[in-house]
Amino acid sequence: SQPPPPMPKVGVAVFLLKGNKVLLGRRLSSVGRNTFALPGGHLEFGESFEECAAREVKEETGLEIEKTEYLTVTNNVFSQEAKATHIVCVFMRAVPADINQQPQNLEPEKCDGWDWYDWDDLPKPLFGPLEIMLQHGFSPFPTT
Ligand code: 8DG
Ligand code: MG
Ligand code: MG
Repeated sequence: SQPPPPMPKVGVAVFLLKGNKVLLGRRLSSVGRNTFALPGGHLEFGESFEECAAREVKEETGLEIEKTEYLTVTNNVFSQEAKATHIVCVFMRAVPADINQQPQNLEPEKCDGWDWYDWDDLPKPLFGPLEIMLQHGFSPFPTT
């Protein structure tokens, strides 16, 4: 019998906001290697977007989050990768529960380390899906 065809997966990525800064880390995973991306990961069976956001941020950075809100969704086909990947990515925003808690690099095989970056002075290169959103003028900050 043949192997099952590849399927799209659901990703959840989190704009963790602190003042006008966002938390980014340089990816070491194969998809988007060496680009700066948000914390996040794959939705598990039965999870809400908020639960997935909190779990992935905790697993990857040790940070607890609150005020978690849905922002938008994008369809991301990574056809150039060695293993073609298709992720429907749900973008959330949140704030750290404790603004004094420092992010830890808890998955050093997947990320070079986390840091806060000024929204007006983001590091390059950004992860493809993020770069495209910014080119379209997307902002994760609440409008007051
Ligand atoms: P897991 O095993 O912990 O569930 O997954 P992960 O290893 O943490 O997954 P990930 O690659 O960090 O995130 C899942 C997918 O979400 C990723 O392959 C593509 C999509 N995605 C985007 N934009 C972003 C982003 O800015 N950050 C993250 N982490 N994922 C993103 O489209
Ligand atoms: Mg993860
Ligand atoms: Mg991840």
